[in-house]
Amino acid sequence: MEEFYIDCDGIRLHAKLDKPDGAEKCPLCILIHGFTGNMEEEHLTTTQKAMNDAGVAVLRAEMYGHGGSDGEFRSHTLYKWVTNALAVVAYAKKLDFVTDLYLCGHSQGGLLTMLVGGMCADDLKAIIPMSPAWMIPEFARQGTLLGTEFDPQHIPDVLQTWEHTLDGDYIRVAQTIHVEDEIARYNGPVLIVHGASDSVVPYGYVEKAVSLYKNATLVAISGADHCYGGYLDELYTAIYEFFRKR
Ligand code: FER
Repeated sequence: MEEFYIDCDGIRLHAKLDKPDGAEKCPLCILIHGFTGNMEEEHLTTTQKAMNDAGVAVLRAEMYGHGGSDGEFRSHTLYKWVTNALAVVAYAKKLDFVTDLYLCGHSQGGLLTMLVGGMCADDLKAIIPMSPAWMIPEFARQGTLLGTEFDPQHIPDVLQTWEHTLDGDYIRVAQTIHVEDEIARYNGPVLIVHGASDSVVPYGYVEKAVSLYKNATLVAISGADHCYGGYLDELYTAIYEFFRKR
């Protein structure tokens, strides 16, 4: 494992690179956590291990305001995350051991994967949104995030819940994002992994994503929740099988 920072316009993004045993050249998958998440969460390390065992190097990167990266949590936005992810893609494209490039992210990182999939369609061999929280922009337009209601036409300076403090700019940014546009721009293979008992991302959104993508496969893990607690073996298998078959 190599640990380092990737520069994004002066913001340091904490990253770890894990290569499969013995490989000289191999594919690489960028792996990104969700809202409040980090690269050491078990569903992320399980995904990383499945990819490594299938012969794929994994570049885990933490986005603005999360994990060991720069920035305050409360001032992160989806635009900052998109800019960060583009910097990570650019970094990965310059690594000379990399044959093919993939992008995978969990929840808000899954939404990010869908957005960057459209933006970097040419560079990404396949994308893997896990439990993708792509309802966030619509919910922001409707005035409900994190179980808290607000006036979508009069965005508060701060969104305060019992657990989180988020600047209003998070909402301002999210309201402008139209994920369908980026879904339409990605024609490559898409693997969506989802916990069938996820209470964070409505199942209808997962079904809609699968039908909108031209080439999507869904692995729904029955019984699993948003972070696959108790179902990490099934998560491992879904990821491992996808890469073994490629
Ligand atoms: C929300 C629901 C889910 C939300 C964020 C998420 C900011 C993200 C979840 C995750 O990344 O795990 O209302 O609002």
